[in-house]
Parts: sequence; C-alpha cells; structure tokens
Amino acid sequence: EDRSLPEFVEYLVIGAGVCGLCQLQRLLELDSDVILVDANSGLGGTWYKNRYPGCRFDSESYTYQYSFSREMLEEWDWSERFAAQPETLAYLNYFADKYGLDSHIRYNLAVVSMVWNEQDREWTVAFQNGRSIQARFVLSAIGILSAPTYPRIAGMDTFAGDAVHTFDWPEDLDVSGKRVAVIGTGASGVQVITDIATSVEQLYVLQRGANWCAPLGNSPILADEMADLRSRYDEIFKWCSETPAGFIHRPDRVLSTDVTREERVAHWHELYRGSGAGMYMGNYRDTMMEPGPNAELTEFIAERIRERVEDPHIADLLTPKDHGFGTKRVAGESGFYEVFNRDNVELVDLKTTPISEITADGIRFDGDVTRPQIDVDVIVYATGFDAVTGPFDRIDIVGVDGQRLRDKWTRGPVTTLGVQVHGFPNLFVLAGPQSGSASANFPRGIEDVVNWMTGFVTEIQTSGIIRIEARADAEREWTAHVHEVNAKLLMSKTKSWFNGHNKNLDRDEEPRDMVYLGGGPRYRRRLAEETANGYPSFDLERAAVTA
Ligand code: NA7
Repeated sequence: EDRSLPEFVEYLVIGAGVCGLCQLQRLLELDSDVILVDANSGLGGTWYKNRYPGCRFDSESYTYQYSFSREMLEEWDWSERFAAQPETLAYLNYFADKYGLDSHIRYNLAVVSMVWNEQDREWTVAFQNGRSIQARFVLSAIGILSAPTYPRIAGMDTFAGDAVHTFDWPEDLDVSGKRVAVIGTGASGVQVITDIATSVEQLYVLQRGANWCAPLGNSPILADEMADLRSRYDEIFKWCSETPAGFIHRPDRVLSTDVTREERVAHWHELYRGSGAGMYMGNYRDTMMEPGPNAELTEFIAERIRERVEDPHIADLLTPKDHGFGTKRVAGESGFYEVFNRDNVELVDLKTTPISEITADGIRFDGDVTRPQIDVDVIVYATGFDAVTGPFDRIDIVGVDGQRLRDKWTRGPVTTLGVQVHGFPNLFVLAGPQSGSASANFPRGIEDVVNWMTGFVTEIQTSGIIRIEARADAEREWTAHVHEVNAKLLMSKTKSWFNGHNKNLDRDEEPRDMVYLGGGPRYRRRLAEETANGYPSFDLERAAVTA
C-alpha cells in the first residue's frame, strides 16, 4: 500500500473528523483524485482528541451518524442514548474501514501554511514536518472546536504535577485517588467533573462563570429499542432535517403565553425529566426569543438547582446571574449538581477568590480566603477553545495578491454561504464559520454541506472548472444575512463562543457572527438555489479547450 505523499493532488481534504471523512468517502465515490491529511496519528478529529473521562454526546446517538449510508445504518448498533467518546471513535473507524478510507489518509501532517499560486491555479500546502503538496482544490474540515485555549496564569509552567486540557487528555492519565483541580464549567467541565468526582481523593471545581445545565437523561439502548429506531430511521432523519438545529427537538409552535402558568410549569417539569436538549431546543418558542418568557423559564431551572444542591450558598454560586437559560449552549448533565453534595468536592468561586499564581504544588488565590493555597496532583483545564476561526488563524493562509485570511478575519469572519471566502479561490471551508453546520447537530449539518460540495465537484469534473472564487457582493450579502438572522435570537446577546467571545485571547470584545443560526432548512434551501442557478455567487473559470 502506497502511503507516500504525491507532489500534486486534485482535491486535498484537511481533517479526518466527522466532516472530512464524509467528504473523502463522497469524493472517492466520484473517482476523484483525492488525499486527506490530518495532524493526528489516527482518524476521528474531535472524537480522537477529546478523551477526558465523561466525554460523550449531547446529541441523541442515533441522530449523530451518517444518514446517507444504508449499510452503516443497518449494521451499527448504539449502546446508549448518548454514546460516550470511545463508541463514537469506534463508529468513525468502522465507517472508515467499511469504505476503505484509511489508505487515502496521510497522518501526522499538521498544515502550517497554504499559499495560492495564481499562475498555476493551485495551492501549495506546507506541513510542520517540512513537506508540502500542491492541490488544485482544498477542502478544509479542520473543526470548529479544535484550537484549545488556556488561561494565562503566572507560574503555569512551574506546576510539578500533570496539567492537561480536556482536549489533550493523555490516554494513560488516571486521576483516581488523586487531588484534582478542574478550571472551567462549560460543557466539557461539567462532564469531566461529574465523571471523576466519585473516584478522586479531592476535587476542586474552580468556577469563573456559572453555566446553565439541564439533565441529559442518558440510558442504555436495548436490542428491541434499537430495532425500533432502525425501522424508523427515514422518519427520524426527515424530522431532524426539518428542525432548525438538526436535532430531534424543535421549538414548540405554542408560545409560553398561550398557556396558563400551571400548564407551563407542568410542561417544564416534563421536559426536565426528559432527555437531551429538549429543555432549550424544544421549549415554547418565545422562551429563546423574548426576555420575559426566558426569565420565567430561567427561574424554573434555578429552582431545580436549589432543590438538588444541599448548601444554599453553593446552589446560588452554581446559578448563572449574567445570562438567561438557553442563551448560551446548555450543558447536558447527569448528576452534576449532586457532585457538590459530596464531602470530597469543593467549589471555588474565582470571582471572589481569583487565582494569583500556580506553583509547583498547586494553586494560590487572591482575596479573602481562609486557605490561600490548594495542593493538587492534577490541574484540568476545561477552558474551551478559540472557536470556529481559531483553527484557521493557526494556519498561514495566503490568498490572491498576498492577502492573509487571518487579516481579512481580524474583526470576525466574512464568508460566502459559509463555504468560501472572496480572495481565496479553490479553498472551501467546510463546516467553517457562518455555515449552517457549526451550530447544528454536527453530522446533520455537515451532510448538507458535503452533499452540496459533492454536487459542485461533479460540476467541476464534468465541465473542466479550474478556478472558483466567491464573489465579493455575494460575500457582503451572506455576511449581512447571517448578522440579521442571528440578531433576532437571545443567543446573540449573551457572550459565548457562538459570537466569538473568549477572554483568554488578546482581541477586542466586539461580537462576531461565528455561526449561522438561521437553521438547517433555510441553509439547505439557499445552497440548493446556488446549484440550481449555476452557482451565481461564484466566479467560475474553465480550462481553455485546446485543439
Ligand atoms: P466552553 O463552553 O467555552 O467553557 C469554557 C469554560 O472555561 C467556561 O466555564 C469558562 O468560564 C471557563 N474559563 C475559560 N477561561 C478561563 C480562565 N482563564 N479562568 C477560569 N475559567 C475559565 O468550552 P467547553 O470545552 O466546555 O465546551 C465547548 C463546546 O464543546 C460546547 O459548547 C459543546 O458544543 C462541545 P466563563 O464562562 O468564560 O467565565
């Protein structure tokens, strides 16, 4: 088997995660000349990297899979309603084996730069190890949460124990019986905290901002339920394709104000006992759009926290005060609040006792604390990501006339339909900023983009297109549309990675439209229009026909 890197390839896919693998499979079906490169030494992307204990889906497993492959749907059984990371990684490996993808993947190749060569209509893609490849078209599937960020704390590098980011959890790190500090309480923090609390000697949860959570409601999928799900796959995927975010949950057509207070509360109790993202994706429509209804729902959830956490002061600290429920991504939890009733767990409020430094033995705090230092064996950074544009910014991408993508995006991303950028011909940013996939149940979103891209590749191959560049006017139009649509949702008013906020980065606090919140159906229709009308948002150049 030839694992060498050719000098030239027609299509270069970057990233062997959920999106890149799917795109590779579809291009191989078209008999395209394609290679996929990945920085890691195995496939799986997010599911290859995130090996922290407790890492699992917040999407129903049976909706987080490729819908296009009948065989995969027939053959693959999910063991849990919300499968854990090892199962998802196994699923992606099974997919790759089934379609013989692995031999088309080149591992351990981290892209450091991409330079457009106008003369030859091709990209020169260079890797960290000094090698490079020329590609006519580059399809980047480099992930939206793949550039982790760390806090900047004095003395971080002097710590003598293990310091790990949730994204880079070493396979051989076992924290049981150890004294552990977790910094960060987003979706990753909530999962890791809940999972390790029972096995560590002592757990310190260092919280800056509290986040809203709702019960995940995980349970095993037994054989007869799996058979039932399988018999309804067509229906399930059709349903997901009609919901805004590609989940099985969809905003209720009913408004909270259409029903009585008693009915609302009864319904919310039902959602709280339910599973998945129903509480914020399947709630009364106005709860995510209008401040009044949102405040009432928020108070309902706060009451649940007070019920579950024994110490009222801790319950209060765990209740966000700066944003309403569902206005940031809600973390699915499975016993998170009960963790704080344990004797070996302590919540440290970084707002009143900020970290002053990290020492060889642990973490020191400023402020009025009875104990200025905690000694720990492990520090877990669950501090999130330079989301969506971060993975692009790390690569030196140089387009037409020497323009750099990171310069073009300094004030936030601008794209055409979330798939291309004016000035960067032949580069497709699959599942990148402002596409419908970034905020969706990921496989549902990326199948839309990959389907569309595959159609475009068919057109390229049949009509000899050698250069494709998004038009500047189309880019202005799409970016304005994204902004207009996002602004209608309360989500755009709360600072989070969805709108580019990350205090660990040196950049202005201007909100950015990182994702498109207009929903899958609308995004899919817009892409279909492009295809039907011969790609009017793009300038296409065909090879000169020679005699
Ligand atoms: P998130 O959701 O961005 O959460 C990061 C957490 O880390 C959040 O609680 C932050 O607090 C906290 N954080 C970040 N920097 C610091 C510093 N410097 N000091 C203390 N605390 C800090 O990332 P996740 O990995 O949990 O989840 C990302 C996505 O993955 C998630 O939305 C799912 O789609 C899957 P803050 O709230 O900023 O005060």
